[in-house]
Amino acid sequence: MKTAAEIEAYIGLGSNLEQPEAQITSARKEIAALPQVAEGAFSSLYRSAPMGPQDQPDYINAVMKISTDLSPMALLQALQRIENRHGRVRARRWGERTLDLDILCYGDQQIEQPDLIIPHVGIAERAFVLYPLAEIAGPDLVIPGQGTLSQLLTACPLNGLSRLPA
Ligand code: ROI
Repeated sequence: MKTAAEIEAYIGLGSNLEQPEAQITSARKEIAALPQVAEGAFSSLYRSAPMGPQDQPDYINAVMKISTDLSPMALLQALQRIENRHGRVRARRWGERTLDLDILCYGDQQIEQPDLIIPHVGIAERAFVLYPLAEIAGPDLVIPGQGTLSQLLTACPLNGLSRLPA
């Protein structure tokens, strides 16, 4: 049963190492199992060319909608624990990773703290975020401070993004 305090949030998932599809699928289950988190929707899986150094494998990306009464910081910490359990190591900037979990949106809030910026930085330029997000949120979702998803999609080419068959 939902409480009035619950916020709808969107999480971006990405992986390009160690069986990316399995990384994303198990991360989904771990997020859904977090206390004070309920899954609302999950996009298709998408394959995307790397943004950043090109000498790394393609990524698998997806977006998950949750409702939660965790604070943004508590949610971030819970997601970081999941990343760490998946053996996440940061070798180089914008390099390959076993699992990346980003809070894309948290209700209609705009947050700018040293270690947490919401909406996620670069969301408007990232086809691998915008298209899966549109699949589950619809084109009218407002990205706080940036406009509707349909406006952002118009300015963001697919960049080789492809939806994997279910
Ligand atoms: N590129 C793609 N295609 N997908 C990602 O999830 C992704 N994540 C990142 C960087 C390294 C910026 N590039 C990415 O963090």
